[in-house]
Amino acid sequence: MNYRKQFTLDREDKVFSIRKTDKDTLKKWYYLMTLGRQIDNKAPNYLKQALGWSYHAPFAGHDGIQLAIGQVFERNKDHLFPYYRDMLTAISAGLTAEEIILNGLSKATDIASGGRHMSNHFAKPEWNIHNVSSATGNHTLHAVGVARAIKYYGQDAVAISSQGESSTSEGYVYEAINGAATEKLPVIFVFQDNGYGISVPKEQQTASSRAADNFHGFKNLRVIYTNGKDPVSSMNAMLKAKRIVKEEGVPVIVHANCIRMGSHSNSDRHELYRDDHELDEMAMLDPLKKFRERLVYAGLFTEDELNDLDEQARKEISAAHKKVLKAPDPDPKSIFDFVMPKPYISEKYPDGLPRGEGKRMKLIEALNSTLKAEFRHNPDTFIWGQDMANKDKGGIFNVSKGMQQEFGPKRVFNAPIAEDFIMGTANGMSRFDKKIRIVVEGAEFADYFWPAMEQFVELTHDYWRSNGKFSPNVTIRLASGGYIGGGLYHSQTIEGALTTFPGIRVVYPSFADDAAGLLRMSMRSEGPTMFLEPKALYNDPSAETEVPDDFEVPFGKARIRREGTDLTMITYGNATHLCLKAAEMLEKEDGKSVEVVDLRSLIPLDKETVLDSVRKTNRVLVVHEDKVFGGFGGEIAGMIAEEAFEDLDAPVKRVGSTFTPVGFNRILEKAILPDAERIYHAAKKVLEF
Ligand SMILES: Cc1ncc(C[n+]2csc(CCOP(=O)(O)OP(=O)(O)O)c2C)c(N)n1
Repeated sequence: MNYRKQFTLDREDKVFSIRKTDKDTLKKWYYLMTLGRQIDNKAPNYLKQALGWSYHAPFAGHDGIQLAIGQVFERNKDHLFPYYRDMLTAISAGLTAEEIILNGLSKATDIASGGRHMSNHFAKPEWNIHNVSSATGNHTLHAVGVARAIKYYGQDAVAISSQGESSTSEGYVYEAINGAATEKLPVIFVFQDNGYGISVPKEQQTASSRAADNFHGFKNLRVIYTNGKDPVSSMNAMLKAKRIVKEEGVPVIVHANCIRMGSHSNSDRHELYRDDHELDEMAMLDPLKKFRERLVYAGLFTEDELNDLDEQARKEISAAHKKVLKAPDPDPKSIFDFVMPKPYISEKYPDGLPRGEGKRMKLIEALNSTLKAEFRHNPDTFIWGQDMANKDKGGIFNVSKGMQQEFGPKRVFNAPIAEDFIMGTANGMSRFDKKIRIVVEGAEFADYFWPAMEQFVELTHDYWRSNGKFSPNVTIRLASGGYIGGGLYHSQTIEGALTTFPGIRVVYPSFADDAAGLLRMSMRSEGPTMFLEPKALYNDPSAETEVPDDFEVPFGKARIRREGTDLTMITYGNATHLCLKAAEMLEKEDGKSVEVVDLRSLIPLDKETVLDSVRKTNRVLVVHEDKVFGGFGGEIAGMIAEEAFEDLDAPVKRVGSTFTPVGFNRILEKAILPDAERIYHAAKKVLEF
């Protein structure tokens, strides 16, 4: 008998009971449950023998609901987001003992991540069993995002997200459920309630004894309660949930009452906070033992038949164990694989310099027209954010003006004021199909991006963590920077923080043509790109240029905006224009020839152009709008010191803003942000050294 065969329903309205369920089905369930439990019991031995599985969160006590989740999941059609305790879910969904142990021992052939992600994080991307974060419950947002795609593309499928009850205290879970209910998305959220979040009892998480009760006020949301210890009631609950999602088109929470038989994980000792009485009770309630007793008591199986199934499972594990021990470990040389997917290749503009004429545009027009052109080019492109589209309003700065009118509300739409939701659902939706490209306004102003940082971090390591199986194809636009008298939350530029994360490109244009070319490149490439827009330049005539219709700027190509021989200014964004002004002053007043290198792209960085210029002028000033302390300029100065020290005639100097917040009053703003004057004086010091 093939115990991993995909479960199919013979009748849509089927209700299981122990006596009415056919013997083969019960046999399959028992087999999967005993197999899972035997691996769960064996996992700690691997750690004792120093073979691996150094993170193991036992599932014992969650047997019923995990069996049911795996059974109702349809491979390659539904999308499943299992959490770190979901070993039986993964087995029931079809993973073999070998696949489970390969993950436990973090082998190179582990299908979830090739040993890159923690053990006990099971996945099989080719079946849509997603590789999920350790940031507990944050995949609820991914499930909602992929459900948005399921609905948009009219697929007969559901997204299933699974987590413990304590992690529902996280704000992003509320954001996810609010969004799923608002958009009426096909998601089942399973809460596996074992009463604890590590050592914290659930009454210290929330006032309701059942976490799902907290969500009763949401419209368009159904809640089902079930006994998560019992496979029969769990199967009925999961099937009912799937039926509701499909027939009523609303999301469903399945709250499964479970027990945690063991400690939270191998690094926890539950006897420190649970008494003997409680532990005895857990043993008595053991779901596998109870299920076995019921099968025998009902006269459906003999003890011998069940012992045979236990033995078959033992054999599967033993064979798997032997194979896994021989499986290769990851190669340390592979660490640089899959940090970023390869970008789209520009055939016409390999150097990112415009050729031929184009319409003269402001930076904002270049962004708007490129977005529209790319939406026409790729019908699987979507954009959302706060104030994205409502009648004539198209973005808080009007960057997306006219887009909803042309592309409709299903491709261009508003998001709730929930930055993490905006980011997380972008990640989730792009999981549906590689052809999808998503643009989001990550926040209305760059400084409001911080609530989304946890999903930003997630996005940066998805490709690496999944061993190249999944890359979020998302462009995140952020209106950045000051010089508008905006004060706190409206003036910051945050690339100094964003560029510390491997796995994302960060670009920062300063002229209309580069804005268009970099945006096109971001939207055509695989992988995530942070697209920082100097909002002070949106309508500034000094950033206006001609923009060829098909212009593209490859990542990692700086642009020399002004040639010179005495000093190099390395800059980007708003500061490019300040440097150009300062360079002019230096020429007029001091007869100095200054080269201005506009990086355009911070990650990847065009080291070659920077170092060539340093070798030519031998003097360097690094200029950006962000704070000098902790700013991106420190990386550039460090790189030059390391790679071109002997070419320098003066120490590398940096100009940027002060190590303060940005003040509102224009007098304060001027004292904080760099200007041409400050750059001019700093340049003179470097020149005079
Ligand atoms: C965002 C985040 N904060 C903290 C942790 C550490 N942590 C790991 S598991 C856990 C408890 C989660 O409890 P629950 O959601 O009830 O699931 P259970 O482990 O009980 O199945 C915590 C706090 C984490 N993984 N992620």
